[in-house]
This record gives sequence, C-alpha cells and structure tokens, in this order.
Amino acid sequence: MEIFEFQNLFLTSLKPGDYVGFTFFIGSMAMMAASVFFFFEYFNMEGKWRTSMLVSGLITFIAAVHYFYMRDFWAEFQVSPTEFRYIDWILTVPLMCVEFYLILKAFGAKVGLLWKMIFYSVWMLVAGYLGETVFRDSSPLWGFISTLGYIGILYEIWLGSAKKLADNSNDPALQSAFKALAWFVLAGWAIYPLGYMTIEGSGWLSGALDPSSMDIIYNIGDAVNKIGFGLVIYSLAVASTAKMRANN
Ligand SMILES: *C/C=C(C)/C=C/C=C(C)/C=C/C1=C(C)CCCC1(C)C
Repeated sequence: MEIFEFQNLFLTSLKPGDYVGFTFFIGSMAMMAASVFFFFEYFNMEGKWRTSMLVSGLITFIAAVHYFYMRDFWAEFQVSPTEFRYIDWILTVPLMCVEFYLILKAFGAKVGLLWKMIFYSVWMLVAGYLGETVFRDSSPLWGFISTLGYIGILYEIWLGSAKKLADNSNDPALQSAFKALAWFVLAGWAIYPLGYMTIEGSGWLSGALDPSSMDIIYNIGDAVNKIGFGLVIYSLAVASTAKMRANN
C-alpha cells in the first residue's frame, strides 16, 4: 500500500512536446529554489529586513506548493488548473502589497494604504476568476472590471500615496528599489492580461494564440514577478543591512 502510494507520487507523466507541462515543472523548481534562497538569506539581514525576506520567501513558497498541484493537474487532465492558479494569486498578490507596505513603513506608510492595495488586488483577481470560469463568454467585460482594480494599484504606486512616501523618504536605495518594484507591477504584471486574452472564443487573442498558451504566459509571469520582486527586496535588504552595520 505504502509503496503503491509512493510510486503514485512520481508517476506524473511529462510527455515530449508538452511545453505547458515543462513550464509547470520548471516553475515549481524555480519557486522552490527561490524560497530556500530567501529563507536562508533571512539570517544574513538585520532588523526589519528579516520580515521582508520572510515575506519574499513565503510568496515563492506558496507558489511552489501550488505549482506542484498545478503541474500534476495539468499532467493528468491537460486542462488549465484555474482554481489552484487563483488560490495562489489571492494569497501571493496581497503579500506583494505587504512588501510595498513594509519598505515604506519606516517613511510613514499607514495600514490604510496596505488595505487599499489589498482591496484593489482582490477586486482584480475575483473579477478575473469570474471571467475565466462562470462568465467565460463575457470574458472581455470581466477583464475590463478586473483591470479597474489593476489600475487602482498602479495609481497608488505611480502617482498616489505610495509614490509620495517614496519620494519624500530621502533614501536613494529605497527609491531605486521602489522604482524597480513599480516597474514590475507596470510591465511584469501586464503579462497576465495577455494570458487572459487567450480564453477560447471570447478572448481578444484567441484567434491568434492557442488556448494552451494561457498557462505558459501565466507561468512566465509568475517566474518573472514572484522571483524578480523578491530579488529586488533582497538587494535592498543587503544594501540597507550593510549600511546599518557600518553605522554601528
Ligand atoms: C504572483 C502573481 C501575480 C503577481 C499575479 C498577478 C495577476 C494579475 C496582475 C492579473 C491581472 C488580470 C487583469 C489585469 C485583467 C484580466 C484578468 C487578470 C486577473 C489576468
């Protein structure tokens, strides 16, 4: 019995030419490796930077666990694992908002800003989920509703209060890291709507791209954004920790 289950765990098949399956497999390994890295680097940081490293590690770790499920689900059914995908996002995107809050906290960020960003994220993801599932035929409408939430987040970090806090911080290291994160949200997160537009039938790109491109696009987006975001936080933490040690 035990041997049977053990075998089952490794019987997931990855067929030649299954590029979506490949990206799920690579994604799960990349997320796992990034988590180990961020968790271990936690010990090299000072003070508040430890919390930021922990959150970076949690983001990739939550993604890694979901990627293991998504990889197997895909291998078994060759169907998008939409539920696992959105459960992952609804946990990890708010944690990315927490990263913004944590780096701005020392410069006066209030919890209200965090909740506002989380609200926009949840709005964006719930609308996207509805467009991919129950209201698939009207996916452009739900994509539009979702985009309003995305614009809310963009507004906060490019023009709104988050941007102002960064500008007023007088900390060049913080400012350049904040700018890099803001670019991830503007350019990196824009990868996701492209994947969404491949929804068969109603998606604007569904004539041009195969529906299976959706998962490849989402998987690329996740690798770029979750690991890239964490690495920006990591470099900021390294620089600030070095400064804190030099001042002591
Ligand atoms: C780690 C996961 C991340 C950073 C996921 C981000 C997801 C988005 C920015 C999704 C955005 C969408 C739209 C703006 C419109 C179409 C529907 C979505 C949900 C794909």
